Amino acid sequence: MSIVTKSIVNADAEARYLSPGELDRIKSFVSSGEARLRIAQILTDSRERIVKEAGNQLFQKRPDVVSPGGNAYGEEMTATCLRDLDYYLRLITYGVVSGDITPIEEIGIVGVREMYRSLGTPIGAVAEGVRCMKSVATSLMSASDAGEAESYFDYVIGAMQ
Ligand SMILES: CCC1=C(C)/C(=C/C2=NC(=C\c3[nH]c(/C=C4\NC(=O)[C@H](C)[C@H]4CC)c(C)c3CCC(=O)O)/C(CCC(=O)O)=C2C)NC1=O
Repeated sequence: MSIVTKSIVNADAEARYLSPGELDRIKSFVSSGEARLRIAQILTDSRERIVKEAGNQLFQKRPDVVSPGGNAYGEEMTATCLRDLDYYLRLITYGVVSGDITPIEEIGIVGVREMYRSLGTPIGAVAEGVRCMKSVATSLMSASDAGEAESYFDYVIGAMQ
């Protein structure tokens, strides 16, 4: 839910006008809108490059995951691993557009530790992959857009520590 919808639901539950604080938060959401849409567009347009380059960086840093016995060993498993990175990049675009980490949290973070534990996937290496995506993605943006984008990547990385 965007900050606009959320504020309206909260205000209407108490049959009141939006508070000055709510209007301020909506104002900052609206004024950052152009930058957030530009960032989402860059991430969307460059998704293949971001995932591919980040995957290469990850497998250089963590050769164990693609070595025999590693969770992403073999063509099919490596492809599934890259698909997971692509999933997280997609969720990050949802967060960027809505100016809110909630969609990332609800779709990709709740229960993630248990899921990766049951798959035998080292979650620290997934976090490292997201860190590599952040570095590739932000290199495609202006410094101020990179600063805005970073917080969404950092949310995912932090949630996987
Ligand atoms: C949009 C929300 C969402 C997420 C996040 C998601 C993740 C997800 N990753 C999976 C598997 C997997 N995930 C990985 C990922 C990796 N292994 C590594 O060693 C690397 C560190 C890492 C890549 C960065 C691998 C290799 C598998 C396959 C494991 C297996 O089948 O044994 C599976 C099991 C089912 C399947 O293979 O599709 C799920 C559900 N699915 C979802 O719907």
